[in-house]
Formats: sequence, C-alpha cells, structure tokens
Amino acid sequence: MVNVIGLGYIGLPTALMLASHGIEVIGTDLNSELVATLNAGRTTFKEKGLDELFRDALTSGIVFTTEYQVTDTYIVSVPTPYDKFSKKVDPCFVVAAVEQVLKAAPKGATLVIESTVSPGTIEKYIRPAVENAGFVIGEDINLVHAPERIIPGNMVYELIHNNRTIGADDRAVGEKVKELYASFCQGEIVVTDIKTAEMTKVVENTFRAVNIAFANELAKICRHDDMDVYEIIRICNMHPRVNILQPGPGVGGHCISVDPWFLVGDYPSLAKVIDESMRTNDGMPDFVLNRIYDIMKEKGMTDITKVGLYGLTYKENVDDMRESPTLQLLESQERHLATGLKVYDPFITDDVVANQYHDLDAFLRDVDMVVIMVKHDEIRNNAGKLKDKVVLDCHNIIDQPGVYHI
Ligand code: SAJ
Repeated sequence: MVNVIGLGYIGLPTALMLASHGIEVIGTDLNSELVATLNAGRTTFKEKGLDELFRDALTSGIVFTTEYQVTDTYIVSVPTPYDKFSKKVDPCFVVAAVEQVLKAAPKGATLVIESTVSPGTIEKYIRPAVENAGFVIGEDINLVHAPERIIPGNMVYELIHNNRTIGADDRAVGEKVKELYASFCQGEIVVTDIKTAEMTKVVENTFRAVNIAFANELAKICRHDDMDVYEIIRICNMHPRVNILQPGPGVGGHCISVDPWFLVGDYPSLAKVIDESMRTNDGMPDFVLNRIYDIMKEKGMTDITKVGLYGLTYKENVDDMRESPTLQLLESQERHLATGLKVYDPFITDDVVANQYHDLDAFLRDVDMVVIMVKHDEIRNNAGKLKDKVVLDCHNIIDQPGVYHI
C-alpha cells in the first residue's frame, strides 16, 4: 500500500493515478476540510480529466484521511514555499511531513519525496530529520527523491506520458520505486542519485524561466523601436536550432516563478543570468501597467475604471491564482494610487479582488479597454465581443485591427 502525503495539485492526481492502476492507495492530508470534500466525492480544483480519474480511483477503492498510515511506501508531495526575502527554499512543510511519517513508518519503509526542493535540501534537512528520529538511512528507511514534471492544464496526460527522474541512494531501491511509477507512467524513467534529481527539476524550470525572460526582453526592445516581436520570434523559431518562448504579462504559478530563485538564493554570486531573468519576468506586470497608461493617454482616456483586466489565474484554462501576473499588477497599481481597474476571470467564482465581475458580458459592458492578461479559451472563442473595445492583447491571440500588444 502507498500512503500519499499531501493531496494538493501534485499529490492528488498522483494518488488517483496510482489507485486507478491497481495500487492500493491511502491519501493523507492535514487539511480536514479538503479530506472531507474528497470523501464527499468532489475534487478540490479544476483540471482536464481529473474528475474522470477521480471516479476511477474511487471505484478502485482509494481512501482519504488525515491520519498517517503504517505501510512500506510513502510519497510526500507537500508544498515547498520559498522565503521571498532570502530567495531560499523553505523546507518546513516537507520536514514536518517527514517527521509525521516517521512516527508511523515501520523499519524498512521507503520514503519518496516528490515536492520540489533546491539541490542539497534532502542532505541538509531531510537526512537529519530522519536520523534525529532514530532511523538509520539505508537500513531502517530508504530515501528517494522523485520530482514531478507535470504541467497544470495537462496534468493527467503528462502524468502518463512524461519521462520521470528517480533519485535514490541505493540503485535497487530506485528501481523498485521506478516499478511503482511505471504502473501508470509510459515515459522513460531514469534512476540517478538524489542531488542530481533535485538539481534537474530546478534546472528544467529555470531553463523555461530564462527563455521566457529572453522573450520578454525582446518584447521590450521591440516596443522601444516599434518592431513586431511575435513575427520576429516566429521567423527565428523557423531556424532548426532556435526555440524562443513567448513574451507575456508576467510569469506566475508556483514553479517557474519560484524554483529558479532557489538557485539565486543558494548561489548568489554565480547565478547571474538566472537572477536577471527572474527580475525581468517579475517586472512584466509593471511594464503592462505602464503600457495601459500610455495607451489610455493615446486614446484620450482618463478614467482607469473603464479599463478591465481579463484573467486572474496564472495561466490559461486553470483555476490556480498563485503568483498570478494579474494579482501582481493589481498590487503595483495600488502603489501608483490609481486603483479601480475592473477584473474578470471565468475560472474564479469567489470574490477575491475589488471590482471583480463574474459574467463576461457584464464585464465588457462596463469597460472601454480590455487587457488580455490570460489567454483562456473563453476569450479566444468570444473575440468578436471585443470589436468595439480598445484591446491590449498581452498574448497576441486577438486578430483584430488596432489591437495593442506589450
Ligand atoms: N509563460 C510565458 N510565456 C511562455 C510560456 C509560459 O509567459 O511562452 C508564462 C505562463 O503564462 C505562466 C508561467 O509562464 O504564467 C508558467 O507557466 P508554464 O505553463 O510555462 O509552466 P507551469 O508553471 O504551469 O509548469 C511548469 C512546467 N515546467 C516546464 O515546462 C519546464 C511543468 O512541467 C512543471 O511540472 C511545473 O512547472 C512544476 O510543477 O514545476
């Protein structure tokens, strides 16, 4: 039996996937409300294919609880916040989860850490936690790091099809855990050591962050001299060895906007390109705000309350708002003392910010200018409704004369 600890964005789909592929699974989370929701037959976030997977897993007998189980395999997938000040990973949740697991774990159990951690975190924090609990690593407890790589919006597909990395002290233990993941994962599963696994995960997200920062910097250069950054990137990407990502209003989510900071925090004098890239990405919401002011001036608009931000989530077709560029923009708007921007997102049904709408038509009725912050399918499918609006399209998805870009 596998006890999956932490039933959030990664732990829940992983637990469901294992259960629906014949593995006996118990999911544990400290949040009793979340556990009650799952036990009432409801998932806790929206994700393509998740509800179907949830039904399969329930049929296969998955159980959700707040209790840690006595078993031979634990998968820990709790969040790893980072300290915004020092830019270092804060392993408090992982350490706390490991300490709880060790109260239940029998000798010989395998402890798989799925949470993303900066290179060296397992050495620095997890090994001492295990040893302080009186376990000998490699004899009483096997330690493994198996970072996830699935992308929100396509998690279920990627869980099955992505390649994976398993980091283990002992190759035989790594192979055993590989077998467990191979129950559902059709990708290649590489077994390596723990520190390499930690580093590869952070490097993958850092590569994407730096690439996006490059695109954002190009957008600024092109804006400065009125060049079309999208056309330039499109043509460059026709070269067989060039693959530039797209500029945007900022980088959000709990991965690409966070993980690269771990490297900056741990290697401040070495991670120069990464540091500058993260600052470039973090500066984009402000860049968009200034763009809004410039366009308003050009159009003779003086009332900021006639401007609407479309999208609150960190990216398209998900309901996750963590580190969202729109939230960052609203924060910097407060610093400019010009509050009043209207906001709408089809995926956010609760009231989370001021001047928020829950209906696209009502939102559009009340604004003269629309800023596309998130390229949800909804706005792509309703682009015709923007005909009479001033549009600042931060994702280059609206094909209409006079549309402004970042
Ligand atoms: N973005 C751009 N331009 C682009 C692509 C993305 O501005 O060309 C922005 C998005 O709008 C969003 C942010 O970047 O705000 C991040 O979105 P994303 O779709 O690039 O990635 P995440 O954060 O949803 O998921 C990433 C993935 N990592 C990689 O592709 C290397 C995923 O595979 C990881 O599993 C996930 O991080 C994670 O959990 O670490």
